[in-house]
Amino acid sequence: METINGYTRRWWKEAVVYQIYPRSFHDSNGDGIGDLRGILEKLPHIQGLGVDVIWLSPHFDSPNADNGYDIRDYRKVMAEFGTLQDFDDLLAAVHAAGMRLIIDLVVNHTSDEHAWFVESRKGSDNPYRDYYIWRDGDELPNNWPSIFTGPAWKKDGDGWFLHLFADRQPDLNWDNPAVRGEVYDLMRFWLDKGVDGFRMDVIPFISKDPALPDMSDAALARPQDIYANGPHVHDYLQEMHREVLAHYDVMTVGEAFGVSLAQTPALIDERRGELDMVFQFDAVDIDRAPGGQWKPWRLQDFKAIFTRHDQAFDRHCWPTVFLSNHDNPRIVSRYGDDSPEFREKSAMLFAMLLLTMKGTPFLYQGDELGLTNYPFEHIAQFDDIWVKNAWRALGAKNEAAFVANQNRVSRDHARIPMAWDSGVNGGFSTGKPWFLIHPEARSINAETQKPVYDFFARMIALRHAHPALVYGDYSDLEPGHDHLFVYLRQIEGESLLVMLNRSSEATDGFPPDFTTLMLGNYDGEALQMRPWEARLYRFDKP
Ligand code: TEU
Ligand code: CA
Repeated sequence: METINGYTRRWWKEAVVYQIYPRSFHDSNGDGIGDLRGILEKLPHIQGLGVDVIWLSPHFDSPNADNGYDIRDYRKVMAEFGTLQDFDDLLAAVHAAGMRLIIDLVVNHTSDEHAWFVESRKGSDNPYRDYYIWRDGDELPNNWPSIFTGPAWKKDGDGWFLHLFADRQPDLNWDNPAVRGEVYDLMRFWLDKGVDGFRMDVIPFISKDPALPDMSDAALARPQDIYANGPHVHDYLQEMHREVLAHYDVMTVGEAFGVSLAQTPALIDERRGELDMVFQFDAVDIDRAPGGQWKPWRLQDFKAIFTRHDQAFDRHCWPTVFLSNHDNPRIVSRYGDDSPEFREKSAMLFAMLLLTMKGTPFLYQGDELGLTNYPFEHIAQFDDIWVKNAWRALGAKNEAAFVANQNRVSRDHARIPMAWDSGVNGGFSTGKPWFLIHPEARSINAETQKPVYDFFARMIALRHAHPALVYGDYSDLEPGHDHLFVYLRQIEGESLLVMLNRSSEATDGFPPDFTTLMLGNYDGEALQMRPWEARLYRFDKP
């Protein structure tokens, strides 16, 4: 196989991915809920960016206890989103536009309304009992917590079932070969339709220690580190690869929640036949203290994450780069500056970072418009089940402090509907939207944000045109600097330099001689790096 700079060339290494949260993307029929036809109508917006792959968050039949991450029927489309025919039409249109489509594989757990669970809970002699993880007794089987707060067990009839997320998301028993067979079948169902791969929800959680040992107090602060390290994760992923994935030209990206950097190569080393890539959480964990509290962070620590990643992976592993998704706040509000003065500049700066960093970049809907966090004021405004559980667990006390923290960390910021134009509901829906519309939707939307959108499109085109940005070596030139993030991407025959000023102050810093500016977010060059300035240079003589 062809290699570049020691890496095997693969289409998904060269791709830029755009994530859609269908519920909040575009509503085509006025019922207030985004849908598949809505995505089809907005395909030119996505195609215009030049992205290669669309990742669709769950589109399956679901009672929406966790907005589709609780699946009732893996072979049906959520009624509000449309029909299987709409899916086929969307897939065909995505392919016709020269893009690929990956879907969300949520198989650590199902909905409690999935037919398997409906059967399973009927009693210990039901043939589906062992599709889930049940324990008998009067007491909780162990001290495991749900990621969404509270115990990870729920009493049902004469047993307890395990749910690492909401109690309406029972965990499948992957130790049962029948369960694994069902998962492989449903994967083939979608692959045979032509989907181009999967994003795999909390995939490292699929294997549980059958002894179900209690966690130590230290482990309880980060239960994901235990859940992600069951005894058979690698066996099951290798089996999935052998049985299913190896037979298709597809990409996979696992959500590696709870997986340390040191553990990551075991999941993605291309010689092992497991996953192509994973989402490693270090960069989005940078502002999180235990318990989901926001904490301040320093640029030095942020930069160190990218260097550590680069050093942890050899030529057989391929990283991802992401700062946003449906579980995270908006990039400009979190890492940038969402004030009117610097919102656009900082959105562009992060576009340059994401698209010049080593690893496949994943963008989230609205990043290309520099969308900002929602200014929540009351607990009643939130939709996320996690927020509601956490609030209840706190005894529903001290709302102001709780909401202030959620304004920093909530997943709901990303789930506010997209803003398309300055019309009613920001052009998202002609009906009553299922969720809040951003107060600035009339001013910050796809019509008014052309400069940000165009900057993303230019950066994506540059990434496609310059192998150094994909396969090139990475080195951080200013790891200790408070404000500047300056790095090289180098490959035989080409050296590129990225200079980012992550601050609202002008900062000394000028590129070396014999460089040519390829793109910046200000007009021309100045002797200083201006607030939130981003520049990409090429060395004239590499
Ligand atoms: O996320 C796993 C998960 O627990 C994240 O919500 C994580 O805790 C968070 O990003 C930390 O900041 C996946 C899905 O992405 C999420 O939407 C689902 O709610 C969850 O699994 C359950 O399916
Ligand atoms: Ca709709």
